[in-house]
Amino acid sequence: MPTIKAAPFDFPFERDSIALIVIDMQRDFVEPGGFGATLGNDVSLLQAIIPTVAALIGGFREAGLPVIHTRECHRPDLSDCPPAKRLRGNPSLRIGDEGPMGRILIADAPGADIIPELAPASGEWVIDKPGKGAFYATGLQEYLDRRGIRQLVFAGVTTEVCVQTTMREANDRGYDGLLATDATESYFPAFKQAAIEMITAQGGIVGWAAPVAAVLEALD
Ligand code: TIU
Repeated sequence: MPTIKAAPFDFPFERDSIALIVIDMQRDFVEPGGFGATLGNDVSLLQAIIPTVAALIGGFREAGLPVIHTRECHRPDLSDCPPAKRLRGNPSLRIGDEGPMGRILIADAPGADIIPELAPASGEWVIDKPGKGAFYATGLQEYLDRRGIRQLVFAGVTTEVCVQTTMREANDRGYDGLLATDATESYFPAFKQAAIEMITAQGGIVGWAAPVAAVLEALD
């Protein structure tokens, strides 16, 4: 069986049952003036992975394998945004407030768009999710099960929030997950490193981790 060189051990790559899931590569997290910036973060850190994520997406497309995108965002009436999420902390703008890219984290605002460099291709599914995890309040599990997808490669932002949450949700549902380490980023580099270690410790308690080059090599 082909494998991807990964930590903590090689990933048993199954071409017929694998998909890429690109988490929340939205203007709201990556560009100044969006949700990430309202929380006090330096968003420039996240911009560095754009070419690597693009290469990973390109590899899956060339191999004819599924690519799924997610967006963290809410309905304009905020009916899917728990008050606890909107009211917590002291951001410069809250979810739903008008910002330089339109209303913060609202589905039809320009800030919620996936960045143009990583725009979904026609036919690729874009999941709008109200939570940090992509399985909560979405049809993701049914979508994957209908297509026989059992393995997921994860990319996107931020490593320890939406990416790790989704990986953990997937793990509990019986999927094998691999984190593409140079196609994910955090506003806190130490948290990214810690997340990779948490995921792969204890014999891959949550899953695997490998650089994009190792994934692309297996796709060839
Ligand atoms: N704040 C932060 O690090 N992340 C999020 O709020 N959402 C995602 O990770 N997408």
